[in-house]
Amino acid sequence: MYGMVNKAIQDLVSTNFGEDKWLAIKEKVGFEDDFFISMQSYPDELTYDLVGAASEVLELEPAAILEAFGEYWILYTAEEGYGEMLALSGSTLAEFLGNLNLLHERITNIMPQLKPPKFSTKEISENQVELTYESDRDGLTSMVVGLLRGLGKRFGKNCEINQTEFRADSGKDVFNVSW
Ligand code: 1MF
Repeated sequence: MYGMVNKAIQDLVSTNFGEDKWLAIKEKVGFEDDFFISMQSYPDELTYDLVGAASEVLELEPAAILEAFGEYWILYTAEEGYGEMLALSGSTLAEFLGNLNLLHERITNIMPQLKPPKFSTKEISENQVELTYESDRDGLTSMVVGLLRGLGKRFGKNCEINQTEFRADSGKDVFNVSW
């Protein structure tokens, strides 16, 4: 994944748990560079290792780390140069969710190594959407829950998120999102 993702993990940990925790995590995964380069593509394993090490150092389940990360990603990208892109992706939660593939296409145009997940939406009612998430990557479903929570906050909505289909059963994750 692009370095931007690993940088966001670093930022989340340092801000909320302190620099010493981050250094312990970095040491555990054996990452020896001084920093991540946002626009450089790193092996996915590094990101998974960071989540695993964070889970041990912070004594939190990997799912909790992923969820916190997803929520943080919305704030982080808004502050790291993608605020306008997020703003243009929708002025309501439903609209934003419907534009997720378009948003990723725009980034893929400049960063061809992006491997974006696929989302599709079905409007159930004015305040309820069914969201399908499919990815080449495994194990990141909790991150999507966090992303949805972060988006809910962004739009000032208290979201209820229920997963109704699971990748292990049907090959895709489906969420019912209401607010
Ligand atoms: O393949 C990738 O490197 C990659 C990186 C980030 C793929 C997707 C994403 C974003 N995505 C993370 C979860 C991925 C889970 C999966 O692969 O199954 C979050 C998608 C998302 C969902 C809901 C709401 C908002 C979302 O993201 C908005 C977004 C997406 C991508 C970026 C920013 C905001 C982004 C921006 C710059 C990047 C990489 C990603 O890299 C650059 C590009 C140019 C210059 C510097 C860095």
